[in-house]
Amino acid sequence: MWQELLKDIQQGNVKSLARSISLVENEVEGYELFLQGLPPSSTKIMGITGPPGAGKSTLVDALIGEMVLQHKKIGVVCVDPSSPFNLGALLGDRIRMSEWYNHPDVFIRSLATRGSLGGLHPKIIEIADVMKTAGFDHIIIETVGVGQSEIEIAGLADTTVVVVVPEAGDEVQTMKAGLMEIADVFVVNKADRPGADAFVKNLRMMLAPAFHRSTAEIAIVKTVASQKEGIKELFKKILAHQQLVQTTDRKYWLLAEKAYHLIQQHRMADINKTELKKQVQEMGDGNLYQFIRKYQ
Ligand SMILES: Nc1nc2c(ncn2[C@@H]2O[C@H](COP(=O)(O)OP(=O)(O)OP(=O)(O)O)[C@@H](O)[C@H]2O)c(=O)[nH]1
Ligand SMILES: [Mg+2]
Repeated sequence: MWQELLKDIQQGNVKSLARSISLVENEVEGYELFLQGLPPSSTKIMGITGPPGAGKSTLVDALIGEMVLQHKKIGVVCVDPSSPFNLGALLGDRIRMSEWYNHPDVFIRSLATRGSLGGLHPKIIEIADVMKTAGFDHIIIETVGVGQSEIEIAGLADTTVVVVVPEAGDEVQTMKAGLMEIADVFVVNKADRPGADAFVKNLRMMLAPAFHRSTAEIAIVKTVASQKEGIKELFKKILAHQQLVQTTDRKYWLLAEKAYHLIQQHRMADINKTELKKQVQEMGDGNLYQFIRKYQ
């Protein structure tokens, strides 16, 4: 079954792609061998992250439009944190990207994070790698930047795009440090709002090499996603960065990041907190450091 699936995916069968993603998501028997049989792929992943409501989905919708115009095939994964609003978010994305759900060159899949608040989907690395075998020209992963997820997306995407909106002009400093550090490309969306130019200026100052880890210049693009303004420019900057990635050691950094996450997941697989609580209770007043020795 799995071999058949892989062949179909490689031939561009999106039903098989959707099915195999579900099988991997649910850890259906054989999925690990399936993953071990995935051929190498050089398809690049762009991660789009930023605070809730910044306009990420609207931006992705507009980016898809630009890519379709250039006759590209696009795979999109939207990761929504599980919350009472989750269903709303999924429906919202369906409306925002409705034009693309049935387009032959576009594949969109929404995933819920299943409780790991702020985290990415537990199988996102694997799902991204399955997507990479399907022959897309571009793969986009949208995640909400809350908590640790922004760091994780940086370890997953070849290019990380951070979407922010102009708030009171000079308060860039209050922006979450995590977001500042991972951006390869900054998008200042909702540039139709007052204060956008001042915000961009401040951002640029903060990103000046003296203040920032990176020596490479980080692009800042102003957009009005809802009007599709600035999208061409953004796409250009993303492609330019992807070109750069290929020639630096970032590629190996990424692979090491992914390997780290996968190993961590594997090692922790048989440990769960309910079980731990039971055992700790049995231990009573014993010594915790002796207790955890069997896990080392
Ligand atoms: N004024 C203005 N509104 C925008 C712009 N882009 C998006 N919006 C609106 O902002 C709201 C949120 O947009 P989304 O695309 O859902 O934002 P998001 O970041 O994907 O939101 P979550 O996925 O829920 O975190 C929607 O009502 C959009 O219509 C813009 O450039 N200008
Ligand atoms: Mg969204």
